[in-house]
Amino acid sequence: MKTVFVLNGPNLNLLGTREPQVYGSQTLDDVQVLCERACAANGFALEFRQTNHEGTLVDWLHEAGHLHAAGTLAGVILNAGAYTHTSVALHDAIKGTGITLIELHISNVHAREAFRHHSYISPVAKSVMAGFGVNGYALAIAGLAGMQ
Ligand code: CA2
Repeated sequence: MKTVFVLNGPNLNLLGTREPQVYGSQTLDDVQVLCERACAANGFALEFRQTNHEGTLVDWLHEAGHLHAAGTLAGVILNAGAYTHTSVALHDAIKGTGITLIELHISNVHAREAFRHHSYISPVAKSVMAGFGVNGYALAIAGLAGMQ
């Protein structure tokens, strides 16, 4: 059974507590349950994590790269939060690992402030998911299943 990594970056631990008009009212725990169900339905194991630290995301991408090399990774779904718009380190970590990575945003970043329109992740992502709310996580997992 292959594993899906779902990695969440800064402030996503606050999901469901503020800005429900942008991010909805479901918490990150709710998102984990949704991902567990989607992974079970598609025959994947799930590794679901959140951190507020850029270097920790880099370490987790390297870890995913090791699984990819071993043939046991289905792919990575990354909501890098605000690091999407700032992080060359995440771009570099993804580039060259060979991992299948889906960039995910709960909101439609292109309908928001101009500083959210640029992504350092998109050029090294296989696919981009944005604006589907938290259901985007389940859609991305189904998308990964279609790529196996
Ligand atoms: O739409 C997304 O998923 C984002 O990646 C979320 C990031 C934002 O910086 C990106 O531009 C788009 C922010 C995550 C913060 O989430 C919060 C949730 C509830 C309350 C406060 C922050």
